[in-house]
Amino acid sequence: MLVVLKVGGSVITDKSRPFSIRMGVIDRVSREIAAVLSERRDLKLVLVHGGGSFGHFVASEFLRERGAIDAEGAYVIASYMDELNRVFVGSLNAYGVPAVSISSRGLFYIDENGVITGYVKAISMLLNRGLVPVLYGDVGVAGEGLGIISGDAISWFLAGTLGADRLLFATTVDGVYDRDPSEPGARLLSVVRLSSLSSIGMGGAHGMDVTGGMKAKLGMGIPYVRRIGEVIVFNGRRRGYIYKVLRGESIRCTRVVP
Ligand code: IP8
Repeated sequence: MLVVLKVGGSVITDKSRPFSIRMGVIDRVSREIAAVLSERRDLKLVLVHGGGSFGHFVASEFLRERGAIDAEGAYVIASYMDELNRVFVGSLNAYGVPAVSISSRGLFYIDENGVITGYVKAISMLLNRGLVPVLYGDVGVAGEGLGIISGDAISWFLAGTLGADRLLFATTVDGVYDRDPSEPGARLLSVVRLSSLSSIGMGGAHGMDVTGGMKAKLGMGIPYVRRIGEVIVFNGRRRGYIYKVLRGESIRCTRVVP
């Protein structure tokens, strides 16, 4: 069973404050992952995390001041993302998860049409040797210049290319809503069809974010969704949910279908 789990940057950091890590959450997420891996020996797991108040904060500052990501912007964003990744991987290792950091900028790029492409063979070989690769949204090559490679794009691409059984998005909401979840009367959708994405409200990104909200996250999946067994969006802040979803237990969530 091959599973790609994307842990949103707003799950593991506080997006309203620059460089603030939710250490308690990282600790709990690591514990839940470790518990499942010790029970399910057949589980091959790839983790991807987002930029949160590290990558998004620095990228939005550079974009605001310079209008683009230049070489200086790239190395500053890269070093902050490496720092966040180090904390997450360190915590996973502390709970016995054989997690290894994989720098996305060396494997993936965004082509001139805005489409992610990359090299996944080494990742599948690491999985076959019992490791848990941990990738992250990153800065990297984009078209003629540099740009942000979102962790969502990486997750869809990896899950589609590796033919994952499951792609799981841990976010800070219970799933996909029929309008912005902060609006009164917003209803959680149990299933969302990517073919009818344009007719759903959902709302945009919140706080500092350079890669878009839920609609952007889902829209990226259109070329890949048919190659993935099951796609779920759920709330990774709810205690025990990562453990449950990795075990295949039913939780409050949204299923994403073609
Ligand atoms: O949070 C963005 O990744 P995401 C990464 O998955 C950076 O969209 C560097 C902003």
